[in-house]
Amino acid sequence: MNSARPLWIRAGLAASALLVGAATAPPARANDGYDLWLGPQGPTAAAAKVEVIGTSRTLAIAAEELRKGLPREATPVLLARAGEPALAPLKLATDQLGNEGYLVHSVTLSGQRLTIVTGNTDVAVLYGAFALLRHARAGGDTANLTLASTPRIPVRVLDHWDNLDGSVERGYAGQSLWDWWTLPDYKDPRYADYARANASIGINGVVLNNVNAKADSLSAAYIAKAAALADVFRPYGLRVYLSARFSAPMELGGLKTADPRNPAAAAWWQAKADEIYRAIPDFGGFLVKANSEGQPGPRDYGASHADGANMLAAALAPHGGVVMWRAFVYAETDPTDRASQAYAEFKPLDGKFSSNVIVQVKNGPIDFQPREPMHPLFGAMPATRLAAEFQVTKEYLGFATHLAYLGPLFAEALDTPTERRAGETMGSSLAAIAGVANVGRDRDWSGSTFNQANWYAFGRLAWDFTLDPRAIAREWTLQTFGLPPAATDKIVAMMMRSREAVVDYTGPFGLAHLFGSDHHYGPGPWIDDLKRPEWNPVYYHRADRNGIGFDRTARGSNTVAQYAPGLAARLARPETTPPELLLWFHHVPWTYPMPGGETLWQAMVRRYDHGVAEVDLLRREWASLKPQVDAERWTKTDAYLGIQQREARWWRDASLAYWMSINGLALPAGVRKPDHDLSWYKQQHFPFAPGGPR
Ligand code: GCW
Repeated sequence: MNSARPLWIRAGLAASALLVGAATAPPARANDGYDLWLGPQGPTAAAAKVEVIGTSRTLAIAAEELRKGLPREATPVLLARAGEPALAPLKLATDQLGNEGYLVHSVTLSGQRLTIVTGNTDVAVLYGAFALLRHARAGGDTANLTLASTPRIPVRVLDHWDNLDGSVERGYAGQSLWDWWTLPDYKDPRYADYARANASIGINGVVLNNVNAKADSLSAAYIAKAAALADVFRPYGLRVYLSARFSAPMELGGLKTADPRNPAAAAWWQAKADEIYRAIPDFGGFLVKANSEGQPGPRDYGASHADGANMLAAALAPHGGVVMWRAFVYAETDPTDRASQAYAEFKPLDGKFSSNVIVQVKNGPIDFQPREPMHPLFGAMPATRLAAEFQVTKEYLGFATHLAYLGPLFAEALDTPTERRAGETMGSSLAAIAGVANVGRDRDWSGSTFNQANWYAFGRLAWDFTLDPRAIAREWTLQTFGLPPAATDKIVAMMMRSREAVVDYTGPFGLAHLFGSDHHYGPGPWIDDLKRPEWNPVYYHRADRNGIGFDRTARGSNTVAQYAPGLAARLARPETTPPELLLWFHHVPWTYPMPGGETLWQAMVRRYDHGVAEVDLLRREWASLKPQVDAERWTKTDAYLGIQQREARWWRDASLAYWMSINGLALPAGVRKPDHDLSWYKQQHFPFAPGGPR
């Protein structure tokens, strides 16, 4: 067999050999997804010729990855930091690569053809090694190539909402990866595999614990546990951060107050930071959820978010750490539009945060909905470093079971022009980017094969937000399944339509937060009895007999005014608002004429039906791939698509039944009636739905 062929051809040949029962064919391996997009490990893997100059653990890992992962006959590879004298004659362009950028370049050295993998640090070389593997696994030529890339956003982290008891808030992939109980003594080999996966896509930080934090995570015992993880992660360029509970000086330190203006509180944090850095010299810093959903914070003392963040920042500054201070704040005591409250609270603080504070803003103004407009704070705080926070775990997109490839969602947000400064997009305004992790103890890490693509896409876009989500889907598919082009195309097409399908069957045209209470599983647009007004779906859709949607124009909450003037002017009028966001910004009649000529109601019904039909299509497409995909991953995905089919229908039927109870309108001719009446949908309860807060 010509092993110089691209991987997919060889995979295809191996598969056909199996079909004819060739005696020499290796036994088919079940694929439980553990290997992610990184390809099979172990004895069948090739051993390419790889030399390395330098002795660090990071360089050794990079070399080992290439030996295992490149085809045996690949051009020999030389790994070395850019400063190595041996590379000097090559005059490689490494000046602009910064600390993390890599260069992978084909050269002839002493008469020999070589692929040089280099960068200014060992971790940069590791990133280059993974770039070369990605290129090779996607069928790229390894004899003549130049791959050069430098990350656009310096801090790229996964936020784990992992609790110390092993549960994961909004986690749908099993228990926490971190076995806090056996740490620091036992370092599960999965910890290194996790770091490896992150390094392969350029993620360089991990917040270990939930933002709804327990003070215990800052105790000496837990610092030792975090330090053990940091030791495992370090060679992979992955720094550890911790969520910090603002009242920890009281709970752990016995102080009477956590007021940031109180010197004893500040001193407690200083001592705590010193203690952490003794155990974890490259500790990244703190992530803080303060005065949000019941968490303590500086507002408890009449101090500002800047006062609170700056106190922590002062404790970390001598060590080079940062504070990621979340802007996810809203209060039941505040009668203004929830979507406007973070801007109202944080915008006046622009310029008041210390230089090692990064204000972390969710991508949209409410909460990780299937579609939201850009959060108005992006571009609005020019004197403040901002981070964008995305949710990789799919709290509002069907948990682990629904197929929703989030590349388009991330890219849509990152590409949005802020319209505050020429050429500025949300992505280009960022100092950091965070993704709420979808990783747990499940063998396949993310609860499903396709959820792995969301981890992958987050990392790739965090590195370079200008990448095309379709291209990312393609490289992920090639690496994950290794199938021929037609099958690859089919999977990429499935992925690319999947998120929009979820939007359509959960809430089209900018509807948001119509989810069942608390667990956020399934439809609950009728819910109106929760304690805080903005926890109720009726708060968001405002449907009545005449119309639907949240009026955020000057006639309503005027939240549109928080955007840059040109954008605000367009969003102020329904005709110039993108239809996808119409009901986010406007309350319009059910008869509102949509661009295609239908009324809003007709268009909504069609969208719900379209969402359901799209999932039917996804399942059919997947069925057609059965002969080509390994049985284990195929079967699980098929079963999950079956769940999604049923639940898309449920969403559609429950939503339509409810809207009809409000607007009194009939379904357009020929449209299927909901399977049950509204009361049936209202009676559904899901007491053990996963991922709920503890
Ligand atoms: O998305 C919501 C979730 C909460 C979460 C909160 C937040 C960690 O429903 O579970 O709490 O946002 O982002 O803080």
